[in-house]
Amino acid sequence: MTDTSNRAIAELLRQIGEYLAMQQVPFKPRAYERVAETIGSLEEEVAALYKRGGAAALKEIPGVGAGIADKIEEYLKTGKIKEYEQLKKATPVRLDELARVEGLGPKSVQKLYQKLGVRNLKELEAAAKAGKIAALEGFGKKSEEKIAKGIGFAKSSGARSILGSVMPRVHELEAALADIEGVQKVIVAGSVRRRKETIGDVDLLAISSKPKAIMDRFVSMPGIMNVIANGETKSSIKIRPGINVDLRVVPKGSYGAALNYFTGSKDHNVAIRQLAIKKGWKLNEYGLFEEGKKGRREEGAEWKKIAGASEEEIYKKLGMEYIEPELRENMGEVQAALAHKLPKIIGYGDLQGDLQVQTDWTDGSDSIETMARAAFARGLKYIAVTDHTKRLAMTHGLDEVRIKKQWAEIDAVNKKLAGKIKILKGTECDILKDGSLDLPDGILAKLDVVGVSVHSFFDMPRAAQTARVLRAMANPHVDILFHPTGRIINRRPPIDLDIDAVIAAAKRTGAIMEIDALPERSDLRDEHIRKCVDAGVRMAIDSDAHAPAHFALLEYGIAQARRGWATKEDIVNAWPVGKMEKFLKK
Ligand code: DGT
Ligand code: CA
Ligand code: CA
Ligand code: ZN
Repeated sequence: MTDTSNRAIAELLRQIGEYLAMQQVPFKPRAYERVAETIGSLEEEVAALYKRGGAAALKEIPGVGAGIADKIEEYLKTGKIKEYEQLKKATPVRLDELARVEGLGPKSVQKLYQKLGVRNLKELEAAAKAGKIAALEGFGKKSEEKIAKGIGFAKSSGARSILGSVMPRVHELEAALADIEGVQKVIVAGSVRRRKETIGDVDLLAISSKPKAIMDRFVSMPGIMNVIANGETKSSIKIRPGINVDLRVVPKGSYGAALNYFTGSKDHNVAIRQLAIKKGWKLNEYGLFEEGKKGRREEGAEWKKIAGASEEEIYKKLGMEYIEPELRENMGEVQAALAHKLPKIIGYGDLQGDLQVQTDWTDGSDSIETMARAAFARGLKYIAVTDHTKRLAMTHGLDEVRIKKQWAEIDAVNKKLAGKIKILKGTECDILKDGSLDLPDGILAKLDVVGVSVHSFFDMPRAAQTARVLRAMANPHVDILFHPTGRIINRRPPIDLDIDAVIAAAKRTGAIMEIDALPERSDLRDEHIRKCVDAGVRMAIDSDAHAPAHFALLEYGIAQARRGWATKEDIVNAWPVGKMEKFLKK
């Protein structure tokens, strides 16, 4: 059966782009790559778009022209793209594996295949070990070492899926199951409910009086790869390579207990079960039980259920505050809840602005006005336009001349949208190798929001890398450190940064640390956020939007902030624009 999820379509297009790049076809590869990115983060399912509006609707996706629309249509209709099959035949390499190796571009993949016959990760590793890559013209010892390092990372990652890439499919499954007759409720549990940045599998829970009906429907859902188990109250399916979905059906009276149990984390469960045991009770996926009257011997009659229908009543009975799923990692939340001292973490509707937005001035797909309107439609009251700077030539980064021109456009759009949304003048200024910045101070001084970030020399050793970032932060015009560690989950490891030193510097200089909401970045991580909260360092949750649909991704940044125990007070763009601006100026 064809997997028509956005993720599957995006992956195919990305691979076509990579194959074309291998053949040194100009321009097209980048077009495919960008469309793949857009589709990967589109809220609406491409298949649904197509069903509704045909090829014309496909062309409305940013970056999709007639050529790519044809390919998508062909895939949705036939389950195949002929060109893709041909390209794959010409160079039969495992792109999904090899593309994960840092520093290995399509051209290198092509060369390694032609000269050494390397088709997959295993063969690449063997070639590197045998020193065959160093001997190749255009590679050398250093690139062989780099590739070897990249192989190590690729092997250790990729087993877990990025939350944001799975979530749209999860919502679909939830909706489809909720529609079935007799189903009272469907909710996702496990690491997805805790909004972990990566997930091992998806755990769904349903309350139903007719478990058989829901199980039958579940295992025959369209677009699934195969059925792993099909039982009375528990079934498992595979929705794509490496991702299984478990569904359990529970009765209404145990719903809270089951939800609590299957939400986890395991360590959190163990901790609260200990609390129950201390009180002489027992807690499991069926409920919270108290020992009944002595002397009652029959099986099952000795324990009396005292809570189980809702999570709230379980926590309450245990003498603690309700604990939000994002906090359930046994990282101190149990003790805090017992002491009634849990923080009031930021809510999903709490953002007022977005301080990192790219436009078609550089590598964004849309104009300042379109992006501003999209942000407004999402309920935001302000955005900062932060296009890249000139060192990032491939994005057509801004120099002093062009950024001044951009200000005129921002002024004009601000006039047009007055009373709706405010657009701040910003930059995502490149941090150069020595920690100096890619725009002169005179320009930085005139900007409302100066974001800085590392986009090169990812491999510098820890001391040098940290010094580089600290030097950038010491510039008095710098407001925010964007995606501080530069990692891309499953694709690029973080730069080697002394995060404690960076947080201390932020404390000293008043710099804001960003939580980049792009699911594959999720940068800062939850544990870093917790450190910032403890240090009193402020953060911003930004979408890093390159297209209007990307504002929806803010949700993942909020999730990450919640996992790091951040409150509204910790997040500057949860503040009204006036208060936020005052903080920037300090
Ligand atoms: P994942 O799938 O690796 O991202 O992580 P989870 O947390 O979703 O783990 P999973 O799918 O293995 O199990 C779902 C939940 O079920 C887990 O969060 C807690 C609960 N659970 C699973 N195994 C155990 C166990 O051995 N003991 C306890 N107390 N709870 C468990
Ligand atoms: Ca799971
Ligand atoms: Ca599971
Ligand atoms: Zn960036």
